[in-house]
Amino acid sequence: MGLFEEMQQAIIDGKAPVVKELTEKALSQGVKPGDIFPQVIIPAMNEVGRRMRDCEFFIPEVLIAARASRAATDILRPLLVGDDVARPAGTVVCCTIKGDLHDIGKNIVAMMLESSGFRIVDLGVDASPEKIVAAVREHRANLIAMSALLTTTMVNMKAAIEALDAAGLRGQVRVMVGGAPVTESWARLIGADGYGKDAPAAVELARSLIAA
Ligand code: B12
Repeated sequence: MGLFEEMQQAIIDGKAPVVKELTEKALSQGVKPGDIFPQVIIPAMNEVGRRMRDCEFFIPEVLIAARASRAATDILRPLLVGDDVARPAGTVVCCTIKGDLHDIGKNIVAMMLESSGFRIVDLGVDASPEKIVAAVREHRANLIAMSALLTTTMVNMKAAIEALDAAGLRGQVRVMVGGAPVTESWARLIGADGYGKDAPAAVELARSLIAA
């Protein structure tokens, strides 16, 4: 098995210390930091996403793999600053919407997006429309990933989109929504740009929204 395959396997298996060790080994052998995203992290997380979709992996395995991938990104991130090849795929403001404290799914989405090359601004839970507007402005975000797990808080996603509109920012930022009670038709109803049913779908959607 080559070094890149070994690194991919260690991410899939959720072995963070091995990922850290192999990342350091790759760098010491002269591998460019920017090559590790497309050659290792993205294919490994794609495989994790496939296993999740095929019910071979469940939430704990996904969380552990996402954390293992961070063992590599934590080493690579400082080395990538100013590296044009590895310019982030886009800046995503991630949050769980106002009134809602569920963050497990949001964290998985944020980690998968980060592992796929996006820069993440994580507002945590209970994020108000005002806080989202301020973050989009401050970080010049191209994308927002909003999560809701309660039927009572879903409606706050609509309020956030209206606040972006009122702030004159709606034209420059795409909005994707998700979370267990959220659906494609809800996304359409509130004027979001897309809905994703899980973290791999969030990554695909983010890529297509940024490309559009
Ligand atoms: C864990 C949990 C909690 C934990 C949360 C811990 C934490 N740090 O998140 C605690 C104990 C705090 C909690 C509290 C409450 N909870 Co709760 N909770 C759950 C539970 C069991 C699991 C949620 C979860 O983490 N799922 C796993 C993750 C990985 O899945 P996920 O969040 O759906 O995310 C995936 C996708 O949806 C998607 N996704 C998520 N976000 C996004 C965003 C984007 C942009 C995209 C594209 C995709 C995407 O990708 C993720 C990964 O695949 C659910 C039951 C359930 N089956 O959902 C109830 C549940 C959501 N809770 C519920 C309730 C009622 C509550 C409380 C009101 C209980 C109470 N009476 O106090 C409080 C509310 C607190 C609050 N204000 O938020 C109800 C909601 C009912 C409803 N219809 O609204 C549920 C459905 C349980 C039930 N059957 O009654 N809860």
